[in-house]
Amino acid sequence: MTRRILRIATAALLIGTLAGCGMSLNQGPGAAGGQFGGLPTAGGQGSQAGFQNWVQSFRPRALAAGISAATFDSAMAGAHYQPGIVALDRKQSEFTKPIWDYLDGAIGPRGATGRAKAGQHAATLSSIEARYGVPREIVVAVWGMESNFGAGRGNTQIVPALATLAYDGRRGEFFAAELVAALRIIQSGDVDSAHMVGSWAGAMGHTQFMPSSFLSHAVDFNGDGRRDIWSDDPTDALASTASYLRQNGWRPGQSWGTEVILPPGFDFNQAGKSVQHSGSQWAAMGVRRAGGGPVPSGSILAPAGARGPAFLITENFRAILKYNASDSYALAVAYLAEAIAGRPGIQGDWPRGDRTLSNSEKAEIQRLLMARGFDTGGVDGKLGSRSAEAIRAFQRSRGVTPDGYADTRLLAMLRS
Ligand SMILES: [Ca+2]
Repeated sequence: MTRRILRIATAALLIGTLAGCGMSLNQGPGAAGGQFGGLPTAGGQGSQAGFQNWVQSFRPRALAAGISAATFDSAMAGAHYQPGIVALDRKQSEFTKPIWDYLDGAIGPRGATGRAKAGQHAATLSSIEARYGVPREIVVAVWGMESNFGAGRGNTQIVPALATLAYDGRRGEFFAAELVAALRIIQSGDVDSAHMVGSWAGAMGHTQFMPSSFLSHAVDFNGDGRRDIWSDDPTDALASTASYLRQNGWRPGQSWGTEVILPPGFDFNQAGKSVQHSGSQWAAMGVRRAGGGPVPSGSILAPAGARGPAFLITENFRAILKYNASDSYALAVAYLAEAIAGRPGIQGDWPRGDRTLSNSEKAEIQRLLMARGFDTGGVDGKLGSRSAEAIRAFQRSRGVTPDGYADTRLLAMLRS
């Protein structure tokens, strides 16, 4: 949940891997903007002695950023290097789940739990809706996705974890900035360092805020004088989530979007987040709302290409993407919310028979596209929006449906 997550050139399905290893997707690389870029990192060769040296070299920079010596020294006292966290940060999975498996796992029984939680916290959620204009089912769905409604908030000490990742992670600058943000939170008195716990990569509390997001968006909604996203009471965390979404473009009274039925022969050049039309324009193109009713304005999302379901996404879907820049994640929030509200799930069929491409096959697709002059923005095995655009351009050049979807057929076409 950083406000900078759009910088992640993440594959839509990367979340499937990360969710499986307890890491929220809300960590973007390079977000520190170079402020702490002068510090050497250990590059995976860290040691306790190297860590302590790093802490001492980092101290003047933290103090220059407004952290008091007392706050720094007390929060860092006893902090030690944690090679296990570095190992988690470097873990790469060769396969990611297909979106249908990811959605099945993400939504599943959480719909019923979410309904119960929405009932249990009905009064709080009504106040949050009134204040921020974000529907309760969306707020509860984010809660369910991020910590399984508070059950999985994480108990890793955040300061030593962030210091370890700043010293020896793949994205040292990003974590150095988050470490300063964490120290700023401690200095503000919202929490002390012993109680600042969360997931190993720095996401904290019921809705897994990174420290920088906490500073920008957390609110003291229950009025006890502290912004507390860590305790059993989720009130502040839920309100902070609504605050985050509202500040990132949530429009009260609008939906996230809807599933749509595309007409036969639909022009897939019109699909993708870069193309937006009004509801009446979509209707004129033959796009219908699944289940009937007016089509909203927005963009068409077809995560599994022409053979899978399609969605019309609005500005509010984009606000969820600011929470986590994965289409799969945002669809999971949307449909968990639908389940919590008692509305139908996805009606179209996914191409469940498709074999999952490995990350090296995805990298090969990117390499072959680049070799043919279609710019994927790099070769990292993660098919994000840039790669999807390159795939569309390649498909157009071959006269096949330009749905931007990578499957074994696309790979075969590129290899030939
Ligand atoms: Ca509070």
